[in-house]
Amino acid sequence: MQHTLLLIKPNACKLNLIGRIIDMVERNSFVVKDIKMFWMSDTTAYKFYEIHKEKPFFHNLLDFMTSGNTVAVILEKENAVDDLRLLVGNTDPSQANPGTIRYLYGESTTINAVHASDSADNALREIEIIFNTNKEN
Ligand code: FUP
Repeated sequence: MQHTLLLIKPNACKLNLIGRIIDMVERNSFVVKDIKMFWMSDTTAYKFYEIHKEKPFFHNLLDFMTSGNTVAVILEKENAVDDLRLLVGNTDPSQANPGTIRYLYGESTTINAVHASDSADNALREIEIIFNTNKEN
């Protein structure tokens, strides 16, 4: 079984969409292994998105991610990483397939409702950053 990390970002938390998003992942056979709500610090946001630190959108992204509560969910499923990316949809909600989470709830490429790890290695790295522990066991 593979693990991946879902973040329900501040816009989705503010719009009362936490339950609907978790319902979608559970209906798609993901199992919730751990969950927490927290207000992301500047330090955590920097570490989480460090790979993008030279990009023009980096500071807007950090401002958004530190603007309110986030819900972090560790999900388990066979092929969890790729299957969650499919369910989440394109980074830009206007390009996302109908029925995907970003199609339904994303506002823009930055304010795009959710994050999903893009590889098994990144899932481990991100789970470590957010939960301060390695949940692979
Ligand atoms: P994704 O893996 O789909 O979340 O997308 P990326 O890794 O390409 O982007 C990481 C984050 O940067 C996304 F949550 C959205 C943000 N981003 C922007 O704000 N503007 C851009 O032009 C591209 C990405």
